Amino acid sequence: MPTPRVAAIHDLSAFGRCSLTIVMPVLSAMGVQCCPVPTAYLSTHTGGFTGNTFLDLTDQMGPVRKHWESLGLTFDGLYTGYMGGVRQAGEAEAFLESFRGPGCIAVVDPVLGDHGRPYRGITPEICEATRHLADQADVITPNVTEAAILLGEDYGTVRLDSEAACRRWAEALSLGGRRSVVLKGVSLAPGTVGAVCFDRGCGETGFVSAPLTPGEFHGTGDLFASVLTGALVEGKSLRQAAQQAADFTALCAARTVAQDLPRREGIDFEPLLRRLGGMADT
Ligand code: PXL
Repeated sequence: MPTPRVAAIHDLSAFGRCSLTIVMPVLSAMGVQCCPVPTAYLSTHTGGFTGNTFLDLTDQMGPVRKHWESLGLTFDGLYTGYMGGVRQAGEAEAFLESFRGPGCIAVVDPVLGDHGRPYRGITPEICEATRHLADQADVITPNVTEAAILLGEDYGTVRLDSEAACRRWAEALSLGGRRSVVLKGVSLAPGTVGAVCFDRGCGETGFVSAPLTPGEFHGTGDLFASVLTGALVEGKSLRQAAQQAADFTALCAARTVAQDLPRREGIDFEPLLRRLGGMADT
């Protein structure tokens, strides 16, 4: 099989484990070529640190896209994440318009918030621009907070503790079956956490789960969506890809607790990366 190629449009936060510092190693470990489009360079992510630097790279996005177009590059996947501004979301949409084609899957992770709150710096305008970007996706991967924002629901009243409620939300998020949905961070049984998957290909909703490690770990959403994207471009079904993502994220969460890392340092995944790849095919 030729090496799958993914364009990854995310920020590069140097310390704290999120976005490209997760996306790139995960895709590489899965045998997928990752072509990063850094949207901004930050000294740290914005969760649990103050005073982070922020170098906006939005102005690079158009020229990078045009250069890639001139080279005739093609991709098996386009994968977008955290948007640090409204213009970035528009530039990310332009990548989708330029490079999506038969056999290319567009995964939009609408990174907006967690635990009922938007991330620091995420404005209502960024939420709106991210919703617009997500409208163009083949697959979206919100957590429950992000799903509430996309659907305009009040997070405080959300009860996703039954299969029927999860099914309703996943189907509402699919925009009438137009896009597939992996709703992350849903728990249907004590001691487990997983995702609800609506697959637009077959119109079915399924559930995946893995053991829950209590605690909050920065970057788990990015880790989950990166493994999911890698598995999808390798040709796995939505359900198989979500199960692999849930299993690997659970493994890394358990390791993070065992290492007793401060939450803001993120999910401790690097020593486990080799579990993502088999022996390479030649
Ligand atoms: O993990 C999501 C994320 C990505 N990028 C930046 C962030 C966050 C969450 O806080 O701050 C810069």
